[in-house]
Amino acid sequence: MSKAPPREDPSPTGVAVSPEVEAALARGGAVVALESTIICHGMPYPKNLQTAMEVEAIVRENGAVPATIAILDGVPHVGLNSEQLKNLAISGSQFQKTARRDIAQVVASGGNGATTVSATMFFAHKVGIPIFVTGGIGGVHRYGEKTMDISSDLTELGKTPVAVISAGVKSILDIARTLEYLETQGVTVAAYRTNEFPAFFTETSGCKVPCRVDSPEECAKIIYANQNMHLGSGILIAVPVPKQHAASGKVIESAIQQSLQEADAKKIIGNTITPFILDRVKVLTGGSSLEANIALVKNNALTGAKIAVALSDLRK
Ligand code: PSU
Ligand code: MN
Repeated sequence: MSKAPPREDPSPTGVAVSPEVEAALARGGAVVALESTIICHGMPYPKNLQTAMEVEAIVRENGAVPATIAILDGVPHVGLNSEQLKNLAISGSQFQKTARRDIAQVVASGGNGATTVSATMFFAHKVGIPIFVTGGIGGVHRYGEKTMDISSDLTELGKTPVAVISAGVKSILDIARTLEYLETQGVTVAAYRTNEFPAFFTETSGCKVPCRVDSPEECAKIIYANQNMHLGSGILIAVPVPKQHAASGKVIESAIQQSLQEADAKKIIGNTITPFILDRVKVLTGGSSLEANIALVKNNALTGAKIAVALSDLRK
């Protein structure tokens, strides 16, 4: 029986790591993982490509190597070249939204997958990248106590030692229950230069977090301690949207309420609910939510790169 040759030459882990990322990891340099669902399902073309390229540039300018993660023709890739990144952005929702549960199916069918936070964390950890920057993570949905719609991002944070830098979670979710669930999963939740968990578009959520961090070095020390003790669980570092880019809480909240009602009326459930609501909120806020989204992702990239450099220095 002859075996089909692999499409690329993935490493023994079954993951194709770009030469630049491979070299950085080998020398213990700073690397920042980036997800692809935000590119394919979170933003329209060409803003998605422009943002993805700017985010990679910010990571580089701050001394780290960016590693965007996606599944291309059935092969998980860590670190994309500019052609691959462009193809991803143009293809958009033709790339399957791929959370942990979808990985095996996308690989087995030789498909193209845009990795969510859970799948991106999985691959980042597999190749030894401890830091991952995104916009917002998934969480416990509103009425999650009835629907049990809880993002696999939260269970992934419970079992994968990667630090995720995000602007908190959107108030399309139940933020208080999301924090409860993260506590149950043993996830360290730290808020950056604030005592409150941010709500993505806005700096505040009304929910306090037990851990406050004020510098990249402080974040790096926590990640280092987590690694040295082999806790095995992840860390969520919540960086509030910069003040000048924060959207009006009232406008966002009314757009969210309307979107949730529309989703309910259209009986949208499962993994299409998050992209549906994100898109409706964007339309209902006349695009201002998209601008805030782009600004906060860039800010997270800046902070994440600094943390990655500080961690790499600690390990030397
Ligand atoms: N929240 C956002 N923007 C996003 C996502 C979440 O503000 O793009 C994406 C991320 O990829 C996240 C995923 O991992 O949605 C969560 O999807 P779900 O709620 O179906 O678990
Ligand atoms: Mn879900």
